[in-house]
Amino acid sequence: MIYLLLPLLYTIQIVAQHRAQQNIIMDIDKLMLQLQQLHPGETEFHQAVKEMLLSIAPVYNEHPEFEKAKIIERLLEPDRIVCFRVVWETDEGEFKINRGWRVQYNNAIGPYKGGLRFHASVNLSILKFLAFEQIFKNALTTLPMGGAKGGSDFSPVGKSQSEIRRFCQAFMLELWRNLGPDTDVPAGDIGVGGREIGYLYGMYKKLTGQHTGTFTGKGLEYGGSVLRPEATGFGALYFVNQMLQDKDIDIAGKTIALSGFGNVAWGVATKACQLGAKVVTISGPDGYIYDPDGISGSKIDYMLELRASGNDIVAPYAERYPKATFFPDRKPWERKVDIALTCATQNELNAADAQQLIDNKVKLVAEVSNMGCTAEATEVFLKNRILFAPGKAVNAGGVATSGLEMSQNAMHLSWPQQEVDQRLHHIMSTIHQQCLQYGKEPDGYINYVKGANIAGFMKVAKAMLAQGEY
Ligand code: 2IT
Repeated sequence: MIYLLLPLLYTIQIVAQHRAQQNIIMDIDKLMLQLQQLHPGETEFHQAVKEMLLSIAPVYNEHPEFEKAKIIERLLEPDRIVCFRVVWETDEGEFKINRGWRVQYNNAIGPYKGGLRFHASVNLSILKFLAFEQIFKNALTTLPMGGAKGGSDFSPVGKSQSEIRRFCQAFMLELWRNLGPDTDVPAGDIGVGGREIGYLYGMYKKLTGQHTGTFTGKGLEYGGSVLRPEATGFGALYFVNQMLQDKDIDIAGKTIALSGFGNVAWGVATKACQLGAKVVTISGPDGYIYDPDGISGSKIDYMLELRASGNDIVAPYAERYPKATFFPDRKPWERKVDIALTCATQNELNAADAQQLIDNKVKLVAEVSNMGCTAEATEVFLKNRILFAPGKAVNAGGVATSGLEMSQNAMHLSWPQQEVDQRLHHIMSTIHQQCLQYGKEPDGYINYVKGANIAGFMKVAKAMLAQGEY
């Protein structure tokens, strides 16, 4: 009798197991509590993780194998963080002490990859959020790159060229042993441009005796890729253009408000002009410039001059171009424009700004800076069904072109501009496709936040699972 019952009992057990698996419900509150205990007070990091959890929960709940392997719990903790002291000397001979960090967050799909940020505001919360976002952004690019970020609380504002060089060399004296072309490949971010990469890479080369592709954003003369400086802005405009085309909207003639006046704003403004749009604002920590005639041609060159001055202010633009107005301590989001693009830093657009843009009938908002919008602002855009896309999709062209620089270095050759641009175009299209695939809501609205988060997460989670417990 018992033998007859065995298959039945076995079937019941399988069904029960299956039911249990189907009923996994990601406990976001519990995970967030755990995160807060592990990383207390790190608000930017908490914000980035929560956005991701909210997006992926429905998909995660359908994958018991992720839950069993504790993929989420693993992702709450970076693989490792290197923290070090940087001592350097001013032109007057005074010693200064700063802190340096490298957050090597996850290398499931490739070597650690991500920029270095030098800014007075840098702390571990900011670097962890940036490294966390980088994991999924890099996954979206289709290239084999893991996620990392690093930097220092060193402020380049008002520093001489020699001071910056000495700082970069001192920074590298500590960090070099953690890097390598197949281990960890840094690049630039806020406060780290071509000049700083040159000094950092030069010191790295001296210490290791190796000329390998361990940095990206290098000068064209020593292994850099064409288009890398422009790539973040160009890629962002390719992406924005696809979002518009998907809705049969022509970008030509549209007005654009952008923030910032650095490398990213430069690339965005240049490509926006090429596509026939009109950029009417730039901004700095001191306020914003409104130029009704549009910021193009030599005005874009002047913007770069302002950045290179090292003063971190935009006010002089209005003295140079009297038709433009400087609005001190205000943000560009108060202007009536068709398109708004954050190009400066995290959380630079809040819920009130979002509402103002919507009241002014904005057509599209995209983060070109990493996490440019607060969680509340993002929510306002999504609720109002505004065309809105997150930084990890929109600005991925920067790191994607870094990936192309790594490929060229590995092959010991350099591609012409057309080849790099074509590849960048293709990568941005692929990212857009992934967003459409995973981000479509039942009412037809494309939720790019959800789409980018799910697509990036699925790739990383599968890679982690495939490589076993580690
Ligand atoms: O946020 C970013 O993606 C970057 N700062 C670029 C990183 C890179 O490795 O090119």
